[in-house]
Amino acid sequence: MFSKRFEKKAFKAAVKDNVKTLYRKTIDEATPQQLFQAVSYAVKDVIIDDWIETQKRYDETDAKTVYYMSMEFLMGRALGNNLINMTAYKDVKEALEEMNIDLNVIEDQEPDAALGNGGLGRLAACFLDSLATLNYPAYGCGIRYRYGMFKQKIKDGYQVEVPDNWLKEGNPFEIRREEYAKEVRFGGNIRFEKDPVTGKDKFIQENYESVMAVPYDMPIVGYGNHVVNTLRVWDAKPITDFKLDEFDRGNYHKAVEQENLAKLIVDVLYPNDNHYSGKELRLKQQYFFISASLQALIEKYKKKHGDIRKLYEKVVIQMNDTHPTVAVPELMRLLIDVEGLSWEDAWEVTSKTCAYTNHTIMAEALEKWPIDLFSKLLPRIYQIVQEIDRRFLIKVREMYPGNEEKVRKMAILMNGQVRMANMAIVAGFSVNGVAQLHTEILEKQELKDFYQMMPEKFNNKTNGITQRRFLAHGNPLLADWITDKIGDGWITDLSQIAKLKPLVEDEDARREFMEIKYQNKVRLAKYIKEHNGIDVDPRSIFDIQVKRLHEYKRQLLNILHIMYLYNQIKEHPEMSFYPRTFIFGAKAAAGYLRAKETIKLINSVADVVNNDRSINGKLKVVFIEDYRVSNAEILFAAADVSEQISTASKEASGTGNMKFMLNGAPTLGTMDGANVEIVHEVGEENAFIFGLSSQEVINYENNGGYNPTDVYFNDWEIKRVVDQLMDGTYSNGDHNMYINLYNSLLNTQCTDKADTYFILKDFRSYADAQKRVEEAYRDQQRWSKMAMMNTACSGKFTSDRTIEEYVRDIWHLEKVEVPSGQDLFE
Ligand code: 26M
Repeated sequence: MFSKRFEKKAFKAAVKDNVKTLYRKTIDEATPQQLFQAVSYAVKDVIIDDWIETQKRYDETDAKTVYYMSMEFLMGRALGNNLINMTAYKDVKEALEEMNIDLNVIEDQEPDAALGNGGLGRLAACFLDSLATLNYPAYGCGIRYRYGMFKQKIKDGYQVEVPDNWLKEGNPFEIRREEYAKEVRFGGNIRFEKDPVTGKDKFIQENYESVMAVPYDMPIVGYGNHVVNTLRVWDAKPITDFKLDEFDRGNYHKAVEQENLAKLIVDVLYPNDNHYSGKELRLKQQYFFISASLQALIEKYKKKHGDIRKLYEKVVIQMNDTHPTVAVPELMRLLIDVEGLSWEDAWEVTSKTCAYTNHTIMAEALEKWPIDLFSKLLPRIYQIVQEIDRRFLIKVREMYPGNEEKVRKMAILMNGQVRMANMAIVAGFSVNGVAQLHTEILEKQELKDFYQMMPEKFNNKTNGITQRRFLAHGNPLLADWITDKIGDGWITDLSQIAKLKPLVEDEDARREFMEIKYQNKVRLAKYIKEHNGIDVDPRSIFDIQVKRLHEYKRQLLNILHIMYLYNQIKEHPEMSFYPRTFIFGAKAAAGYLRAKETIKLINSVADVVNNDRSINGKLKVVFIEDYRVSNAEILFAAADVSEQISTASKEASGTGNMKFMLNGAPTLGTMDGANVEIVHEVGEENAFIFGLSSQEVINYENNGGYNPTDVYFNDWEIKRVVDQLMDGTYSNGDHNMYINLYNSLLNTQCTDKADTYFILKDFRSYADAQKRVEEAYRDQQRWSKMAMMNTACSGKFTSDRTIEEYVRDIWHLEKVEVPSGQDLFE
């Protein structure tokens, strides 16, 4: 059945027309990339009508809007997702088939919009999908990086970073909105004046550099509800001559400088995940998009409202980690210096408008800007931060008289640094963690002093993921099967997926479920053959760890265990061993030595193991190059085992864990982050849990760590594996190739602590859990129940649930209904 909106004939005509006007070609002559563009413009044309209608409805209803401020939006591809959410995927697929065009091939032409590193950026993307689907007025605000997350090439086993020129062919889904450009100023000095008329203090910034911020809007299509929200990402361009200050006109040097600044600011996403680097350009990026976004939202508010003191009734700002926290002093500046509010009034507005989400307890991720850098780049902002800090410390001293320890711990300005997290907590009306365990650790350890002083601000919002992308789009076979069994209500109400639970006892249903898993493994095996040239057996256990490479995520534990299995197979060829395929995908930050060495190790082990004919293909190791959203969809669908093995207490939540669960892969993991809640939902018997608890880890840490040499000398199999890092087994005889990894575990010479992520400590427990996986898998009846139970119990982990909780507890938005926009293909 064709929906009216995608009447086949009209759609086909539109594609044909687009190919003609864009490329002066016929369908048969067009390249796949050109077809992708033509199809996308035809789809965008339909989206636009709903987009206009949605914004009109928001305007009419004057609904409160959330502004989700984030340095990262890891959107992935738009075409397939838009079609899914327009409920037009199958119609378009058919229409294109009639023109001899394969939609899959067309989709593969689209580069991922990789404007993010990992979990935090992808969470922002899932939230936008849910907000639109749930009819909530929302903007995503971010940066239109010219280069997104680097492309990863593997050369000789090593990661090589290649620039991600994602805009090369043009982005059919964006619209440049020159008319909403805003000026953003950096540096210079602040002159202080009394206004002769009002007698008020005036702060005048002089000798500054500035750039124009130009917004690009991208449509965020809600599922089946005609809502189209906006992701607004800012580009930078130089201030053109005539707009320069009187003083600077004809100043060639300054003109060139501003041109360079504009180019540089939005040039590239910083490819660090969970790591702060203190680069001035990064702070420029932060202030750039925040100042532009705030100016735009204030302007929009003032078009309808007279009293800026009530901004918080119509606007709420969610700060995605501390990266956008400069929003606090910038909003204060705009309210005081531009809108003329008193400090007290401005503070009331700001602290009722801004809320903060914490995504990590990793100390090295905390943003602490050197004061000299901060105050030079943002002189007026720095003055405001000083005043926020001064007033806050008065409160601290009131509450804890004589307790200067409290002051030292909670101050925003301390030891020559601006502590962004402290500012976010002090100014925000809400502080949330991203999983129950994470929030508890924040309250009891990391942010203890703040929690004691202002417990009412703290709350938990366990993360979620969108089932539209990670099931409906990524796993069409399973999606159709589920719809067949329980109807399609799960697409917008994932709690309904629990209706699968009774079917877990139905043998036919289980066989079908496992057959679909098998088909998805065949699809992945084909991808691996094409990209890696490796043959993998889809009947083997697909054990997958895909996520950013980080020591705390412990890819090293996984690969050491594979080395251990290989030793066993070699030593006991007669031993029964269920064939396994271990699959990795991970990007390492470019300067992260140990992470890069781990990638090399994985690839070297893969080389040795995959080419050892004597083990009869029992063990295969695959490293997926350039892990990203688009190939993630294929990986989740094909997984038997979900590796979630972070050191307990370190992974704030994790969201990949939820994507695996949704697709029917039991978790092999530690009691960390959202794993805890996954196990609670699915039952311990349907997961493989191992390792130290978060409390045990924290106890060790508080007592100076543990001694890995105890493990090393008391378990010869572990010792053998660790020694193999140094004996040339995986390095063609080079004894130094993995020396950094070796030292990180045992630390024979350096001063810092050894095995700070408890890899050797947890090794035995991990190996035992892997043994249990094998046993469980051998019993296909049992395994199919476990796998299906994971899908059936995943209802909690939709980002729709997460968003409803943000709305209920923090944002207080109302749903807005949108009638269908004008019909293009009528
Ligand atoms: C900081 C400074 C300079 C450059 C980059 C950064 C930076 C970038 C990304 C710091 C942290 C970044 O991301 C952290 C992150 O992705 N955290 C993850 O957030 C997910 C969503 O809440 C959680 O599920 C993960 O557990 C958490 O690691």
